[in-house]
Amino acid sequence: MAKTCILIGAPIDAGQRRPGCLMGPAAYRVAGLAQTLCDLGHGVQDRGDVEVTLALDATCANPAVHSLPEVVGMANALREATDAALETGFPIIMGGDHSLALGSVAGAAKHAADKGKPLFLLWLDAHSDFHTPLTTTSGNLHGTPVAYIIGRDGFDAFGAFPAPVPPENICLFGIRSVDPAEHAALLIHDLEINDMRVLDEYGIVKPLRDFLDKVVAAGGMLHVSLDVDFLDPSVAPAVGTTVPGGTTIREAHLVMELLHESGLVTSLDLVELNPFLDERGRTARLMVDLVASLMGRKVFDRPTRSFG
Ligand code: Z70
Ligand code: MN
Ligand code: MN
Ligand code: MN
Repeated sequence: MAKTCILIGAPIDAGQRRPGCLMGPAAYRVAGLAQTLCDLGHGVQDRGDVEVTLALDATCANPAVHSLPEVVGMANALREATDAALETGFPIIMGGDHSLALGSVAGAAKHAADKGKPLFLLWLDAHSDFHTPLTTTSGNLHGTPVAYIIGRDGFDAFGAFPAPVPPENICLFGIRSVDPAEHAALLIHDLEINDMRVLDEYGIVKPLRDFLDKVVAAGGMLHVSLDVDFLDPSVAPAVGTTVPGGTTIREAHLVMELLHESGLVTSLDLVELNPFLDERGRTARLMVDLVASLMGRKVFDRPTRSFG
């Protein structure tokens, strides 16, 4: 079914320490994201990059945390932009580091709550991003959005999360790098954790279909947050934090194809692309190709298993 794709640029790299992610939205535009979506029959609106007002009075008790005004400012802007875009179309947030999900998922959660629907979250990432601003030792806020989304303490500077997502509605998929404080917290919250150990044993299909069946059963909306480091760095080198042992191009496309077939996805983040570290645009182009699979590109159109 044709959608109205709403592209939202979120140029931020202050959620971590390596400059470059703020060129991400430009790289997606150069790699032809809009034209690719048009060619698949979708409508496309590029709303440009969001305008950020620095939250200059934002403070945090943990002195390691840096760039709070930038990250809170971006979160505020994206919360509004994502909620607004969901009124008329399918928001695609072009990042920007993963701290942008502090805003995009808040907007999606607010929108879902207003419509009386549960929100589900698929987190495609090498990392669990489950620190709070009080537990992070790196001080990099891109490592915190999942904790904010379930409503953990420590996020005073961001304001209360609009409608905290129940941990059971969140699926971490592809993770292989978890800090000790995140590990301890994950043991006491009931998120669905499909780490690489699980994916190696069962493959992509079974764990993902099980999660999608839950979304169908609940009549939920589904936000997908795709971190470039979900992929193996050998095929997606344009990322600051490389973690070996990531998904292959084929596995990542399969995820996207299954998501397309489910018809469940209502909003999407593309995060952590650092074009300065890319090799002749190959990572940007791979990300665009993955979006194409999510939005219906296939080699052959054939009947597939139905969901629910
Ligand atoms: C580590 C931290 C992280 C992404 C790195 C890493 C977090 N847990 N997230 N790259 N996307 O610094 O908190
Ligand atoms: Mn991440
Ligand atoms: Mn709304
Ligand atoms: Mn990551």
